[in-house]
Amino acid sequence: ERKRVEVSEAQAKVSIKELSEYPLFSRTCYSLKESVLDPQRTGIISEYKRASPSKGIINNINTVSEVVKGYQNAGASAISVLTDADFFQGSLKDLEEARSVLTIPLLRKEFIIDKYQITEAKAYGADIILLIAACLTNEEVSELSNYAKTLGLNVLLEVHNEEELKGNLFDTVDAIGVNNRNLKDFSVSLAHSYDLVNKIPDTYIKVSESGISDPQTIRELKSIGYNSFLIGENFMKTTDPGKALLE
Ligand code: IGP
Repeated sequence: ERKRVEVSEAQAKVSIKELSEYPLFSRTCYSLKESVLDPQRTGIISEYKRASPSKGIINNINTVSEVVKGYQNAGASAISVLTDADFFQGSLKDLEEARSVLTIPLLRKEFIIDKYQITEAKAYGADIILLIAACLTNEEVSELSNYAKTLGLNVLLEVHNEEELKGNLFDTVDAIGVNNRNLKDFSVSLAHSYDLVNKIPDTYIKVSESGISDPQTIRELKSIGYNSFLIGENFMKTTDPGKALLE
Protein backbone atom coordinates (compact mmCIF):
# COMPACT_ATOMS: atom_id res chain seq x y z
CA GLU A 1 0.00 0.00 0.00
CA ARG A 2 1.28 3.44 -0.94
CA LYS A 3 1.85 5.75 2.02
CA ARG A 4 -0.30 8.83 2.26
CA VAL A 5 2.71 11.17 2.44
CA GLU A 6 3.80 9.92 -1.00
CA VAL A 7 0.44 9.84 -2.67
CA SER A 8 -0.43 12.79 -4.85
CA GLU A 9 2.38 12.72 -7.40
CA ALA A 10 0.64 9.72 -8.96
CA GLN A 11 -2.37 11.91 -9.82
CA ALA A 12 -0.48 15.06 -10.71
CA LYS A 13 0.08 16.65 -14.11
CA VAL A 14 3.53 17.94 -13.23
CA SER A 15 6.04 15.49 -11.73
CA ILE A 16 8.19 16.18 -8.67
CA LYS A 17 11.20 16.16 -10.97
CA GLU A 18 9.64 18.83 -13.19
CA LEU A 19 8.68 20.95 -10.16
CA SER A 20 12.28 20.76 -8.98
CA GLU A 21 13.34 22.40 -12.24
CA TYR A 22 11.12 25.47 -11.73
CA PRO A 23 13.28 28.59 -11.27
CA LEU A 24 11.96 29.42 -7.77
CA PHE A 25 12.67 25.89 -6.54
CA SER A 26 16.39 26.55 -6.20
CA ARG A 27 16.19 29.85 -4.30
CA THR A 28 17.42 30.04 -0.71
CA CYS A 29 14.57 30.51 1.78
CA TYR A 30 14.40 33.40 4.22
CA SER A 31 14.52 32.36 7.88
CA LEU A 32 11.20 32.72 9.73
CA LYS A 33 12.98 32.84 13.07
CA GLU A 34 15.31 35.65 12.03
CA SER A 35 12.50 37.75 10.63
CA VAL A 36 10.22 37.24 13.65
CA LEU A 37 13.01 38.10 16.10
CA ASP A 38 14.18 41.16 14.07
CA PRO A 39 13.49 44.11 16.40
CA GLN A 40 12.79 46.32 13.36
CA ARG A 41 9.72 44.20 12.54
CA THR A 42 6.44 43.53 14.37
CA GLY A 43 6.36 39.73 14.75
CA ILE A 44 3.10 39.75 12.79
CA ILE A 45 2.52 37.15 10.07
CA SER A 46 -0.18 38.82 8.00
CA GLU A 47 -2.39 36.84 5.72
CA TYR A 48 -3.91 37.39 2.29
CA LYS A 49 -7.37 35.85 2.77
CA ARG A 50 -9.96 36.48 0.07
CA ALA A 51 -12.67 34.32 1.62
CA SER A 52 -13.21 31.82 4.42
CA PRO A 53 -15.68 29.02 5.18
CA SER A 54 -17.13 30.93 8.14
CA LYS A 55 -17.28 34.43 6.62
CA GLY A 56 -17.67 33.87 2.86
CA ILE A 57 -16.07 36.66 0.81
CA ILE A 58 -13.85 38.89 2.98
CA ASN A 59 -12.12 40.96 0.28
CA ASN A 60 -12.25 40.56 -3.49
CA ILE A 61 -11.16 44.09 -4.29
CA ASN A 62 -7.49 44.36 -3.32
CA THR A 63 -4.94 42.39 -5.36
CA VAL A 64 -2.40 40.02 -3.82
CA SER A 65 0.61 42.15 -4.73
CA GLU A 66 -0.87 45.40 -3.45
CA VAL A 67 -1.91 43.82 -0.13
CA VAL A 68 1.31 41.93 0.59
CA LYS A 69 3.49 44.91 -0.34
CA GLY A 70 1.42 47.00 2.06
CA TYR A 71 1.91 44.41 4.81
CA GLN A 72 5.66 44.27 4.22
CA ASN A 73 6.00 48.07 4.28
CA ALA A 74 3.96 48.22 7.48
CA GLY A 75 6.45 45.94 9.27
CA ALA A 76 5.06 42.42 8.92
CA SER A 77 7.64 39.74 9.77
CA ALA A 78 6.20 37.26 7.28
CA ILE A 79 3.29 36.87 4.88
CA SER A 80 0.79 34.02 4.67
CA VAL A 81 -1.04 33.28 1.42
CA LEU A 82 -3.85 30.74 1.25
CA THR A 83 -3.55 28.41 -1.74
CA ASP A 84 -6.66 26.32 -1.01
CA ALA A 85 -9.30 26.95 -3.68
CA ASP A 86 -12.34 25.13 -2.29
CA PHE A 87 -12.67 26.87 1.08
CA PHE A 88 -10.56 30.03 0.72
CA GLN A 89 -10.57 30.88 -3.03
CA GLY A 90 -6.77 30.88 -3.05
CA SER A 91 -4.27 29.50 -5.58
CA LEU A 92 -0.61 28.76 -6.25
CA LYS A 93 -0.72 31.73 -8.61
CA ASP A 94 -1.47 33.95 -5.59
CA LEU A 95 1.58 32.50 -3.83
CA GLU A 96 3.83 33.16 -6.82
CA GLU A 97 2.49 36.70 -7.20
CA ALA A 98 3.25 37.38 -3.52
CA ARG A 99 6.78 36.02 -3.88
CA SER A 100 7.52 38.32 -6.80
CA VAL A 101 7.07 41.47 -4.65
CA LEU A 102 8.40 40.31 -1.23
CA THR A 103 11.76 40.25 0.55
CA ILE A 104 10.41 38.62 3.74
CA PRO A 105 9.41 34.98 4.42
CA LEU A 106 6.28 33.65 2.70
CA LEU A 107 4.04 30.89 4.08
CA ARG A 108 2.04 28.54 1.87
CA LYS A 109 -1.20 28.25 3.88
CA GLU A 110 -2.63 24.89 2.84
CA PHE A 111 -3.89 21.59 4.23
CA ILE A 112 -0.69 19.66 3.56
CA ILE A 113 -0.82 15.87 3.66
CA ASP A 114 1.94 14.82 1.27
CA LYS A 115 5.41 15.55 -0.05
CA TYR A 116 4.13 16.62 -3.43
CA GLN A 117 2.42 19.69 -1.91
CA ILE A 118 5.66 20.59 -0.13
CA THR A 119 7.61 20.34 -3.39
CA GLU A 120 4.99 22.58 -4.99
CA ALA A 121 5.30 25.08 -2.15
CA LYS A 122 9.04 25.42 -2.82
CA ALA A 123 8.54 25.59 -6.60
CA TYR A 124 6.03 28.44 -6.26
CA GLY A 125 8.17 30.55 -3.93
CA ALA A 126 7.23 29.63 -0.36
CA ASP A 127 9.75 29.85 2.51
CA ILE A 128 7.48 28.25 5.10
CA ILE A 129 5.01 25.37 5.07
CA LEU A 130 2.19 24.73 7.51
CA LEU A 131 1.59 21.30 9.01
CA ILE A 132 -1.71 20.97 10.88
CA ALA A 133 -1.38 18.41 13.67
CA ALA A 134 -5.14 17.74 13.63
CA CYS A 135 -4.87 16.34 10.07
CA LEU A 136 -1.71 14.25 10.56
CA THR A 137 -0.25 11.43 12.64
CA ASN A 138 2.97 12.03 14.60
CA GLU A 139 4.81 9.89 12.06
CA GLU A 140 3.49 12.00 9.19
CA VAL A 141 4.51 15.24 10.94
CA SER A 142 7.97 13.75 11.39
CA GLU A 143 8.33 12.62 7.76
CA LEU A 144 6.85 15.74 6.19
CA SER A 145 8.86 18.15 8.34
CA ASN A 146 12.01 16.18 7.54
CA TYR A 147 11.29 16.40 3.84
CA ALA A 148 10.59 20.16 4.07
CA LYS A 149 13.96 20.61 5.79
CA THR A 150 15.76 18.80 2.98
CA LEU A 151 14.33 21.50 0.65
CA GLY A 152 15.47 24.28 3.02
CA LEU A 153 11.92 25.26 4.00
CA ASN A 154 10.85 26.51 7.45
CA VAL A 155 8.15 24.45 9.18
CA LEU A 156 5.23 25.88 11.17
CA LEU A 157 3.30 23.22 13.10
CA GLU A 158 -0.28 24.15 14.06
CA VAL A 159 -1.89 22.74 17.19
CA HIS A 160 -5.12 23.30 19.12
CA ASN A 161 -4.42 21.44 22.35
CA GLU A 162 -1.85 19.56 24.39
CA GLU A 163 -2.85 16.27 22.80
CA GLU A 164 -1.80 17.55 19.37
CA LEU A 165 1.47 18.95 20.74
CA LYS A 166 2.43 15.64 22.34
CA GLY A 167 4.79 13.53 20.24
CA ASN A 168 5.24 16.29 17.64
CA LEU A 169 8.15 18.27 19.14
CA PHE A 170 10.62 17.36 16.39
CA ASP A 171 13.76 19.38 15.76
CA THR A 172 12.70 19.69 12.11
CA VAL A 173 9.88 21.98 13.29
CA ASP A 174 10.83 25.68 13.60
CA ALA A 175 7.68 27.27 14.95
CA ILE A 176 4.57 26.16 16.79
CA GLY A 177 1.30 27.93 16.13
CA VAL A 178 -1.59 27.69 18.55
CA ASN A 179 -4.82 28.13 16.60
CA ASN A 180 -7.42 30.01 18.62
CA ARG A 181 -10.11 28.92 16.15
CA ASN A 182 -11.89 25.62 16.68
CA LEU A 183 -11.83 23.87 13.27
CA LYS A 184 -15.19 22.18 13.91
CA ASP A 185 -17.44 25.09 14.86
CA PHE A 186 -15.14 28.05 13.93
CA SER A 187 -15.52 29.57 17.42
CA VAL A 188 -12.51 31.60 18.55
CA SER A 189 -11.02 31.70 22.04
CA LEU A 190 -7.65 33.10 23.12
CA ALA A 191 -7.78 30.58 25.96
CA HIS A 192 -6.09 28.10 23.58
CA SER A 193 -3.05 30.39 23.43
CA TYR A 194 -3.04 30.97 27.20
CA ASP A 195 -3.37 27.27 28.03
CA LEU A 196 -0.57 26.04 25.78
CA VAL A 197 2.17 28.66 25.90
CA ASN A 198 4.05 27.07 28.80
CA LYS A 199 3.89 23.61 27.24
CA ILE A 200 5.87 24.77 24.18
CA PRO A 201 9.67 24.67 24.64
CA ASP A 202 11.41 28.04 24.15
CA THR A 203 13.52 26.62 21.31
CA TYR A 204 10.46 27.10 19.05
CA ILE A 205 9.08 30.37 17.74
CA LYS A 206 5.64 30.64 19.37
CA VAL A 207 2.83 31.88 17.17
CA SER A 208 -0.71 32.74 18.27
CA GLU A 209 -3.13 32.24 15.36
CA SER A 210 -6.60 33.55 14.47
CA GLY A 211 -9.15 35.94 15.90
CA ILE A 212 -6.63 38.63 16.85
CA SER A 213 -8.10 42.07 16.26
CA ASP A 214 -6.44 44.67 18.49
CA PRO A 215 -3.00 45.87 19.65
CA GLN A 216 -3.86 45.25 23.30
CA THR A 217 -4.32 41.52 22.60
CA ILE A 218 -0.92 41.42 20.91
CA ARG A 219 0.72 43.10 23.92
CA GLU A 220 -0.93 40.55 26.23
CA LEU A 221 0.12 37.58 24.10
CA LYS A 222 3.67 38.98 23.98
CA SER A 223 3.76 39.31 27.75
CA ILE A 224 2.90 35.62 28.22
CA GLY A 225 5.59 34.47 25.75
CA TYR A 226 4.38 34.63 22.14
CA ASN A 227 6.85 35.95 19.53
CA SER A 228 4.49 36.02 16.63
CA PHE A 229 0.85 36.64 15.66
CA LEU A 230 -0.97 35.31 12.61
CA ILE A 231 -3.64 37.79 11.52
CA GLY A 232 -5.87 37.66 8.44
CA GLU A 233 -9.47 38.74 8.55
CA ASN A 234 -9.03 41.82 10.73
CA PHE A 235 -6.76 43.36 8.04
CA MET A 236 -8.45 41.89 4.96
CA LYS A 237 -11.90 43.21 5.83
CA THR A 238 -10.62 46.80 5.37
CA THR A 239 -10.03 48.53 2.03
CA ASP A 240 -6.31 49.01 2.82
CA PRO A 241 -5.04 45.93 4.69
CA GLY A 242 -1.44 47.21 4.94
CA LYS A 243 -2.62 50.45 6.54
CA ALA A 244 -4.75 48.43 8.97
CA LEU A 245 -1.57 46.68 10.16
CA LEU A 246 0.08 50.06 10.84
CA GLU A 247 -2.80 51.10 13.10
C1 IGP B 1 -5.82 33.91 10.38
P1 IGP B 1 -7.87 35.31 11.24
O1 IGP B 1 -8.94 35.02 12.26
O2 IGP B 1 -6.97 36.44 11.70
O3 IGP B 1 -8.38 35.57 9.87
O4 IGP B 1 -6.99 33.99 11.17
C2 IGP B 1 -5.27 32.45 10.36
O5 IGP B 1 -4.88 32.13 11.66
C3 IGP B 1 -6.33 31.46 9.83
O6 IGP B 1 -6.63 31.81 8.52
C4 IGP B 1 -5.86 30.01 9.89
C5 IGP B 1 -6.11 28.98 8.92
C6 IGP B 1 -5.48 27.82 9.45
C7 IGP B 1 -6.75 28.90 7.71
C8 IGP B 1 -5.14 29.44 10.88
N1 IGP B 1 -4.89 28.14 10.62
C9 IGP B 1 -5.49 26.59 8.75
C10 IGP B 1 -6.76 27.68 7.01
C11 IGP B 1 -6.13 26.56 7.52
